[in-house]
Amino acid sequence: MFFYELFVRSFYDSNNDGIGDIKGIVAKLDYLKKLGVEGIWLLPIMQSAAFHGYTVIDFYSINPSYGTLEDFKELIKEAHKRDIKIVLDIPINHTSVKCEWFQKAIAGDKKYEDYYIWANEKTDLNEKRHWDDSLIWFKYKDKYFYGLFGSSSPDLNFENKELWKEIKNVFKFWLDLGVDGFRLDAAKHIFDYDRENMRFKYQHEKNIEFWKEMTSYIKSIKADAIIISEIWDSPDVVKKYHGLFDVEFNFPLSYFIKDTIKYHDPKILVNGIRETLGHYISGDVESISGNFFTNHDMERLISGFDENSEMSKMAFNILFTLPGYPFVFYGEEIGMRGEIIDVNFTEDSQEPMQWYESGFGLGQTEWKGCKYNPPYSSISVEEQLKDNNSLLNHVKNLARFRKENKWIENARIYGLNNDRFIVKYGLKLNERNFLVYHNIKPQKSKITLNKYKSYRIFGF
Ligand code: ACG
Repeated sequence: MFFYELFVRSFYDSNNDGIGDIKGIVAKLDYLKKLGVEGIWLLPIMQSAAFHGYTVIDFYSINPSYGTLEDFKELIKEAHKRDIKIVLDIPINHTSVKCEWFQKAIAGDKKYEDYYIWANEKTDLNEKRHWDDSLIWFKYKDKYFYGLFGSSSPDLNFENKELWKEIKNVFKFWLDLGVDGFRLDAAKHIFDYDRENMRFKYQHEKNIEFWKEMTSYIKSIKADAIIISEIWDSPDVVKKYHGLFDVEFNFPLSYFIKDTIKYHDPKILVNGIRETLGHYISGDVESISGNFFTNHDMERLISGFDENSEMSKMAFNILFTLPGYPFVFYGEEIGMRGEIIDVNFTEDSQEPMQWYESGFGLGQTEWKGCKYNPPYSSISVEEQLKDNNSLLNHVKNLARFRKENKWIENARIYGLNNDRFIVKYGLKLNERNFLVYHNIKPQKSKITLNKYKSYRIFGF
């Protein structure tokens, strides 16, 4: 299943306020369908004061800038008519400080006080986040709370079983509205604080217990719900969660794909596949690999390649010829640019989707200026639709190839190896079989294929 990661604010604006909205997505479902998209991962749409939506004020609402619950139901209906699934991002590790639960806690309501984690005499208020040295304890009125993702997002205290019930209700609410599944934000962080010793510590076993209960609850309501987990970590940590979720994002693979192309080094891809897709080699697949090269937390693909669209095409070739599900962040199909200078300020990788050559036109979002994607830079759907060699048409062809060969999702990888130029591997399922060759070097290289037929992906 080919998934498209969609940021509503930047996508398409139906009411001329410059902010993308849910009706705007409906208006562009045919664009997505033609692109070959089979599932949409919607970044958070609930009421939030933050531009990105990851600090939720009310889990049962739609951000008024994006529309209403009625609009959302309409989106689901229209998406389903086109055989497109809708998967919702639900960040439940924390809330906004503006959430009613947190406000009640601050006001001294005992029930809600226990929904959050507060400093005590053992707390080191200067403790830092392990990956970037950000502070994790913040003062609100006269109390200090634990907030791994910053001063406006207090972490929830999942030692409290009432919260488990509360979160189940949230999942049920969205399933009843018709969503096809969830992208579980920050899945390794549900229990990441050691309350006894008051210090940061991942507690994977407790996380697994929590997610087991949540996923079986979700499946009891919708047996075919698609559950996707975000665990941004090394393969050994991701492995601990194998089999728990339907789809696991493969973060390590994203770096291997990009580095292979950046350094023109076939060995990187071979080692990367071995290390992160080993279960597709052994045939022991418990969770589907969610393959991607960028998401909203990361630098845009082409910006990492000095804006070389041939290198981006190569990355897409690899993405669409690996087993698992390919995920594409909106705008990557037209090579939108964007950098992340600081992980706490990610706006620059989420600029308005560029529909028009001039940068203006019906539905164009304008919530922020386009620092990286100016008009007349050939980064627009309008220009690229007209050009057979564009990145957009390249991605469309690959998606069509993938659709014609759905079996690749579950294929076994065999015969993985490389020479100086080329990475070679086979994909096999029952009697279906492909040999894939990727020439990683910028120079031409010759291969002789006697007994094989080539597959015309690009119609040449
Ligand atoms: C999710 C969302 C993100 C969102 C939140 C919070 C979580 O996608 O948009 O933030 O709701 C960590 C978390 C992820 C989180 C990212 C942003 N993403 O684990 O859940 O931060 C290391 C750490 C990772 C870390 C990553 C970040 O281990 O845990 O992700 O760095 O850069 C190798 C290593 C690997 C290492 C990488 C990168 O691969 O193996 O361990 O990862 O290198 O160095 C949003 C906003 C935030 C806001 C928040 C409330 O974006 O600004 O504060 O909401």
